[in-house]
Amino acid sequence: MKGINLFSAVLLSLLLFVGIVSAQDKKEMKEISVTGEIIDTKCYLTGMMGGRGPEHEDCAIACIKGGLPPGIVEDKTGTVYILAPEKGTKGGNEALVQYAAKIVTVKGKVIEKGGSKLLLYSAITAK
Ligand SMILES: [Cu+2]
Repeated sequence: MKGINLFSAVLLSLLLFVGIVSAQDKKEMKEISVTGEIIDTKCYLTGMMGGRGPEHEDCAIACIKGGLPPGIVEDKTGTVYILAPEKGTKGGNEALVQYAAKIVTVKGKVIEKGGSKLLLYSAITAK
């Protein structure tokens, strides 16, 4: 009887653990919508050439074309999301160049790890 109880306890813990892990997975892939400026993360974080805004547009275009990691700075919060196309979404830096230094709304799934935020976008709308 004691053996069965121990087995049940282990099984229950395991099920609980699996439940928690899958719940976290779902939380990490939350669908969100972010409105803000498309930046190149290098210039934004280093403040190079002003780092953002209309006066940085030419630089942002060159940087994103050149392959530097693009991102979006959320208007409301100042939060920076690194941008990457969701599987099945046409994109990459080439698709983002036209939005460099522009205010847009990006829809996609956010993944957070160790303080970094990645937004896997499926749609971008210019404001
Ligand atoms: Cu730049």
